[in-house]
Amino acid sequence: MENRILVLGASGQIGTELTQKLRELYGNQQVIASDIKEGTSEMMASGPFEILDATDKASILQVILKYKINQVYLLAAMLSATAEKFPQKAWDLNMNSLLAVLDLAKEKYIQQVYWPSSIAVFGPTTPKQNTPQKTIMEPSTVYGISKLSGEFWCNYYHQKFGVDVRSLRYPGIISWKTKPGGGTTDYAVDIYFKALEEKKFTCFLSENTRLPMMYMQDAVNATIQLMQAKSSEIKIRTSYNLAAIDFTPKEIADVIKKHIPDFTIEYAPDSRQQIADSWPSSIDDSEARNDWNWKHQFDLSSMTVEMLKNLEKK
Ligand code: AKB
Repeated sequence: MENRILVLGASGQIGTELTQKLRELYGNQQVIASDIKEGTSEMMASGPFEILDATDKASILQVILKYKINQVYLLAAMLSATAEKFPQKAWDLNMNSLLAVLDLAKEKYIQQVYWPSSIAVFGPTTPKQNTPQKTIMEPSTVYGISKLSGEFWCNYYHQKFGVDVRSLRYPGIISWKTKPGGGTTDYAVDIYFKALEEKKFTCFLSENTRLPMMYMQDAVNATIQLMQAKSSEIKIRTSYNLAAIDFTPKEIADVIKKHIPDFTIEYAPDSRQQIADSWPSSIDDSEARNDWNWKHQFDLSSMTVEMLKNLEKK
């Protein structure tokens, strides 16, 4: 069947690049971008765009019917640091949007759903190194609680109603096109902007805080690969661990210094430190690698070359 795709949350960090890739793959008119705010000029010009609240099931259904959509990528979410400030809003956005889309799949308006989870499903009692797929999960953040609950909803709708929903536990995602907002891993994007603009950066995490991360191109490829896999290859219907690289603020700063020798970094940890301390420092994603052949391409050095090259051109 031809793919007719709706992306909810298309103007955000991942949505911006995923929408563009989906349009390249399936055709501009086949991929409807939507968000509560407009996207980049490139997105607005390249294909259809609808202003849409991801929690408004009736409006989502109207758009699904208007464009004969069969696949939904739900990327709208409030991230970890902002969610700590607005717990109720975060819960409402993160949960109601997911339940609306899962219900539309259960009611057979759409055939396939993608929904991202996060390393935030893990908590302070989880083994930190090489965190396994199945392990202790006691998240201590509002965002983590919403993502873990969401994973179980996905699994429930799959088991009980046969909904084809697929999910990845993203690490911190690094990109140059659209900045992330309100996350704990955002420093690893800001550091590149500031290195080029000011040659100095004050990091809100301490120098040895190791977190799992990934370059956007790998995240987009993983997402599309998961969605294109045969249903029989998808053995996990909560959400797959997904990994590429892990580093500390000091390590990323050292790699940037190889390109910008006078770059300096200072550390001023704030409330986001506590969130970072509750998350894994590295992830075991062997199930994704075995089940549907996931492989990452970018390491810290090659990602840094890409980030600096593209930001310089911007
Ligand atoms: C965040 O920092 O909140 C996100 C995430 C790891 O899910 N980037």
